[in-house]
Amino acid sequence: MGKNFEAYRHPLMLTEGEMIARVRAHYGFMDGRRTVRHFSDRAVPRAVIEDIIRTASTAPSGAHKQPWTFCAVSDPAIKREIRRAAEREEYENYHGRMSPSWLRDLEKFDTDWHKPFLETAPWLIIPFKKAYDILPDGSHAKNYYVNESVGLACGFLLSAIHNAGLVALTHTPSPMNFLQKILRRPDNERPFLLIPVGYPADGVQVPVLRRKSLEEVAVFY
Ligand code: IYR
Repeated sequence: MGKNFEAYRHPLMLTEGEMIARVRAHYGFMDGRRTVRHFSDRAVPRAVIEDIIRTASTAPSGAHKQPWTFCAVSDPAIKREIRRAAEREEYENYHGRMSPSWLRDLEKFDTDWHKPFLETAPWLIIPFKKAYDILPDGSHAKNYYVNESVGLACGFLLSAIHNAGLVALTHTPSPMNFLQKILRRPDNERPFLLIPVGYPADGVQVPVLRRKSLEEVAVFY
């Protein structure tokens, strides 16, 4: 190994029995995650959001470039501006830009162009992907597998949110360049998702969904 390597030990040392129990418990915990569209306005400490973002940023990335910026918004004026802009785009989506079959696929989720959660949730996390880095001298350095990397980081983010006892919505307003303008992000950053985070609203309901069985999602060779 080259001199840029160091010894690594996994933080866990498990017996096979412990492993079997642990993966089952973790599966059960993750299976209890649901996307929620109705949030309480109860505050969540900034320190919690900071550690959730730190966790997301531990995700693997192409050439370890970590090609992401996570914007976390709690300022009510900025949330209001984001809601207005998102609703403007989503109105067009629900009134002509989405195909009839897409609208039919969404019926069971009871979504429409109104996005009150963008103001109710105490935090909006907006992951941006960086197609390239801008170096201190102003030159550009390419990033690799940017969508894969940022997708992985968002998976880590959602899992950290669930681990905190909080809920999230992976919202996809489209197009969403308005986020780049409102948050004044540099030209190398593009918004990836818009994720409200907080406590669920009292008495919240979620659609009745069935997850695919192992047999439907896995093939063993
Ligand atoms: N972006 C719209 C529509 C939407 C699309 C999918 I795919 C969903 O799973 C849910 C909604 C919106 O956020 O309302």
